[in-house]
Amino acid sequence: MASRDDPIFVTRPFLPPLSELVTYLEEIWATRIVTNNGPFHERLQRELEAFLEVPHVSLVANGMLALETALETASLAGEVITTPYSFVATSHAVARRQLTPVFVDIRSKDLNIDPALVEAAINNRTSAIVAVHCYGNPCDVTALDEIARRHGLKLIYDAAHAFAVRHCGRSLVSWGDYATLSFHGTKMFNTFEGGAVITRTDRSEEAVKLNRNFGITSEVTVPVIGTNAKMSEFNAALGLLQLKHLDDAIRARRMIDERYRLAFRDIPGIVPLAVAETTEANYSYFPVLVTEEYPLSRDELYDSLKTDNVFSRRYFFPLLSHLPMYKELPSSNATNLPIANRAADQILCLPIYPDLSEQSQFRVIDHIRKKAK
Ligand code: T4K
Repeated sequence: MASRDDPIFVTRPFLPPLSELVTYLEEIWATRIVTNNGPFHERLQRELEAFLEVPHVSLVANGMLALETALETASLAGEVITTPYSFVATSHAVARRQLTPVFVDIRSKDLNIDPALVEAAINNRTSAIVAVHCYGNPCDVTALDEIARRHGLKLIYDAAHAFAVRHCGRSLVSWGDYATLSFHGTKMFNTFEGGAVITRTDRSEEAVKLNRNFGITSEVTVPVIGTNAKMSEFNAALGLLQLKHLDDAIRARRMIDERYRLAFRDIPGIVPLAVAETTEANYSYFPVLVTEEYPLSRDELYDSLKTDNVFSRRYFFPLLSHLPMYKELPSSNATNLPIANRAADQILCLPIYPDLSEQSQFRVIDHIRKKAK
């Protein structure tokens, strides 16, 4: 039973019953296959392909390497148009591939990259668009797809937040040339550390699998300079168990989401981000904008919650365009990114995870309500 003062974090990893994992560990101990495309790894890939309704899932060690591997496989050069409003992995993956990120602004309705501004930023050095389905809310996939095709650009979705999301009746990760997932402990589907690259063609799948395994094709053949981005049997076994419990976890998250939305209806200045009617959400985050109508600024509310042992997070502040390695880029100029700058100053992600008790959630809500008076 949670006590009145227990810390409440923005998230807690969902963990399946330990006894179920022990059964899988016994199998690993018996076979002594611990990594390199073992049986759990292969099974998880197949189950995810079926679950996500995509032709090719390649498991990798984490979401950052998923992005780096996708960018490597896409054979890019020059500039990549991307969002400044994301976790640092997005622009770091671009920069670590020796590509230049070009930031364009986001839309206020979903905080995702604005397709019209993407199109305006394209020049003869542009080779790809890296868009993020922020908080699992779908980008304008139709517009981005059309722009990418017309200009001959690769379209890569950082779908780290978008596991199990459906858009217009279709799996969200089925859009784009590549979509990448994170299975980090803080994600709604977690394998402690892990991730995946979703590809459209047999050829790109083969290239991802080559790149994640040092570029080795046989004991004596190494045609490309790959990396080690493989997922171990332990992580894959855990993933299989997480899939079994996913429906219950999403249901629990949805109840928490609904309770917050109801509670904040009558609190001016606490504005939950809307989810489009065409979206079947995964409820992985609960982002609110703390606007001028609320008596405290976002940072004051963030600090005030901490005094009550509630640890919300400012995802995503600071903007990527404010980080030392990107701030001198011409596209980082604040006048180029007004909506992203405002969102970064107002955003607060509130605790949401399947085990968050009603009592703990009301501690968060009551604190926010009291400060509103
Ligand atoms: N693209 C996007 C759009 C992403 O958001 C991310 C990751 C990536 C790519 C890269 O994917 P990975 O390479 O990570 O697979 C967290 C996560 O570390 C990161 O995965 C995530 N995005 C980002 C949005 O959030 P932090 O620095 O906020 O994590 P941390 O350790 O402060 O954890 C937050 C809270 O979660 C803690 O206060 C308590 C709880 N927690 C955390 C961990 C790690 C636990 O209860 N248990 C745990 O083991 O970055």
